[in-house]
Amino acid sequence: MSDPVVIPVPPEWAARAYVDDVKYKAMHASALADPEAFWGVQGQRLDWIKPYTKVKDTSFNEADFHIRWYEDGALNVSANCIDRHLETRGDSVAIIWEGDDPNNSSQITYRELHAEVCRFANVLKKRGVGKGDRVTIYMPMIPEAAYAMLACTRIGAIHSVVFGGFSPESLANRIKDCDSKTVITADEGVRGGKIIPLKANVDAALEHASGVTSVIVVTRTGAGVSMQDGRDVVYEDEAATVSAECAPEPMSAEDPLFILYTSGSTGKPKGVLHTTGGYLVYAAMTHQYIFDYKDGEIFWCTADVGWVTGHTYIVYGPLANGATTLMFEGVPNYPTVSRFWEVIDKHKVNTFYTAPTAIRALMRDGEEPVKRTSRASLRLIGTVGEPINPEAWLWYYRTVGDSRCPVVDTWWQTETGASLIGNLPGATAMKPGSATRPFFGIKPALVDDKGEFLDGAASGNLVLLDSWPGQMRTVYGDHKRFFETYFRTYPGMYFTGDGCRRDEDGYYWITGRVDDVLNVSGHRIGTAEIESALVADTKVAEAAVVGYPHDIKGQGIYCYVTLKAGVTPSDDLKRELIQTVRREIGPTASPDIIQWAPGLPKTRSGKIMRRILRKIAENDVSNLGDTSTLADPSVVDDLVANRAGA
Ligand code: 6R9
Repeated sequence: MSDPVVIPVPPEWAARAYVDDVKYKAMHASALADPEAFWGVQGQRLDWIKPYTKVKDTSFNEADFHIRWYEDGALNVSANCIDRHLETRGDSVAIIWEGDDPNNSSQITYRELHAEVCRFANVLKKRGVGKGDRVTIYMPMIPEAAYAMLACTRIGAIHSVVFGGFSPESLANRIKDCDSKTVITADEGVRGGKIIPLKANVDAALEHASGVTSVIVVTRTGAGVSMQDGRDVVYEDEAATVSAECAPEPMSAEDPLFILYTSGSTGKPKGVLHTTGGYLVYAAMTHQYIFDYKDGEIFWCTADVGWVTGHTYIVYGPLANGATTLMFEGVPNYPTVSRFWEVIDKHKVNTFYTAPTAIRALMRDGEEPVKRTSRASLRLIGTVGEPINPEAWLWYYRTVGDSRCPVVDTWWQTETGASLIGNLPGATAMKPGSATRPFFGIKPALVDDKGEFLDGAASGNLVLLDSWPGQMRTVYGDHKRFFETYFRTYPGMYFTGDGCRRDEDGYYWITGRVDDVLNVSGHRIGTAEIESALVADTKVAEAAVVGYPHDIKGQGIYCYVTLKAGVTPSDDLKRELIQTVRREIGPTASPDIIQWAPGLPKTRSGKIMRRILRKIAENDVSNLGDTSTLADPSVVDDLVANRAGA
């Protein structure tokens, strides 16, 4: 059966775009037929200090597992994102910053960006940071966050950006895992009119992460914050003492560029490591083709730089292409629910890229807050982070895009560096809810649980059969975990962790995670992390966490909690546990529902049967499947009878 809605490529898009359907097919086929030649040409979009002679050297097989791209080339990321544009567009705007307060915005030209980044790099050098050192960045959405990232790349330091919404505990774990000695933060952040005590969070984190010898504090609000002598410095004081010139460090293509922590199905978050050459080639190329970016256009990705989307499509992709990138400090509903659309009109944004959760939340407020703005500058709108339901897609297309802007749905992961599946606006007819077709050279496939290939229209586990330049190279400090997590399940293939359906037109429909990872408002959270936060409370004996469908967030967090003997369940205790999780991980992991569970459904070997817990959370209790293998089937009856909320 065909999916009902198909929206053809608008004719003017087939005409204006870099790629139409014929060209897409030809380029994709040539990339698959001769990856060396195809990616060899694509690598030329960057400036190389030492040209590469080798392009691709990769194997997903255990015996000779390795992933290397452009390995004998040398380059510098900041020079590619800044210096090479100075001659032609030094006075063009690189970053438009829109503050939380609508009266507060600024513009930074490429020439100014060059000076700011060089200065920041010199401050880092002065503080003893050198090539290969890890630097943790815990910042609000201010231009200094981008300066700090680019400054690291200029001197060859490896940045690890930690989302400013994470708790001191989460920050401490991420600092310790990569052993970073330097933290860059701000006195405070401002979001939706609220203050975020970033420096105070850093102070709290450093009580558990004693290896940090240097904290650089950027002034955002000017609030007095405590400064530890010898360890903490005010960025502006340091910057005033250094030069605005700093030569870019030549880096080998396979030198680490950044670490970004992301949740997995087990244990602590993994430090996903990306390297220099392949990542930048792939970020720049996807930014050009997927958004059909043309010189002079204004590009706005609403992500936070604490997530991979912010890395690739606020900072590295757009700046490598010499674009004007918009960085927004605030939230979609402050001061009003028209804020996104007002910012689009204010800065004449051409491309707007956001997450389904934001679209669904804004949809609730109806059309009027959108329609009272013009949005005449918009030409393309995009989505990322989770499956988008067709209803939200159509609202986005019709109400926000006035049925004239293509919607690009981009499927990718922290691990993949940039988008792998998504429509090209001039080439791919759109189907609301489908990420559509693979990007050039990407080889997705569906397999069943035994790893057998599924052909044609089918549903299964989404795997990738070959490497691409933007692929992660390792889990920082744990190469074995990298292999085990992604290449063990289906030998010779990269397993994405996502389930997916392919229709008879070859379009891919991502159905969501098939592992114990939740996607809450586009944020990845491992159920294991929430469980360990809950059991950290002395009143809790055991906890099991699953997702359930949530209208706005996509998935909500449903927690089954078994209390220790003698502890009385109460609403106060529920509130206390929610606070515990927020404190341990951060507000994004806040439980939506807690159900007291006298017992959890376990197999005789003691494994929790999450399948059953998911069904109860989804209120699909007529269909619990086989419960006969449970050690004590009666616990299920209790859980069903006392199902909580929603
Ligand atoms: C970029 C980013 C990755 C997971 C991924 C998948 C989900 C992302 C999606 C999507 C359906 C899309 N996901 N984009 N699902 N359609 N367009 O989000 O990275 O935070 O690592 O999350 O997000 O489940 O596996 P990350």
